[in-house]
Amino acid sequence: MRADTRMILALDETDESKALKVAGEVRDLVDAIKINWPLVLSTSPEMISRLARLAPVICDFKIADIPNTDRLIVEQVRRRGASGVIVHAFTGTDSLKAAVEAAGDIDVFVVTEMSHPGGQEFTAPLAERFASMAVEAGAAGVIAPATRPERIAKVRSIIGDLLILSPGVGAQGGSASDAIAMGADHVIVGRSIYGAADPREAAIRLAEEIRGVPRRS
Ligand code: OMP
Repeated sequence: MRADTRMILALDETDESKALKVAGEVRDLVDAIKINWPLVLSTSPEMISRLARLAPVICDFKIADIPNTDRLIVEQVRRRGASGVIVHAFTGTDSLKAAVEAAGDIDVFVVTEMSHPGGQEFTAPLAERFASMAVEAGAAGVIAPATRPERIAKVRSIIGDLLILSPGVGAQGGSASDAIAMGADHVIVGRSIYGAADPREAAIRLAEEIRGVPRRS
């Protein structure tokens, strides 16, 4: 994935015309656009292909099923033109491997510890294991929380050079520059951009904040 601004837009806007307007306004300021169920369900899966004409798209479907179902979902994600997909690891090694195999040349990102308070109940105690599973399965990277930047550093120590995408910036209380400084390659930002009065201005401000943090060597 390109790493120009080190920022990914989480486009959870459910109004189709507003979503497309925001995507058009910030496409040159983000490395990818992440689409999740709210926008897919309020529009249609065709939205994946439409956004993919503007920027690389990551389908955040947090896939968590048996190997065969994981494979079938990932195949459809590829068919729609996405560049990446987010999967859970708690379903086990066989499911994760099936997702990675089906992904072929698109990137699989594995959830480690979730960014919201409830993420500390079940995902945090197993996050390091999920990170190791991502490495073993051949994933492109992992998701780790900007709300707990010290956990990003821990995950980085396990996964070597795999990518870390970090959600939880802004609306959830995390800081973009802290997350990048602790080892994230990209921050994922939703409401602080698409919910802002001027999304482009908000994205420019965040990109400037991130630009001040040295790149990981
Ligand atoms: P905002 O809180 O509005 O910036 O959105 C964050 C985005 O990242 C949403 O699309 C979430 O579904 C997603 N996300 C998390 O917030 N926390 C996680 O632990 C994992 C994800 C994710 O996988 O992207």
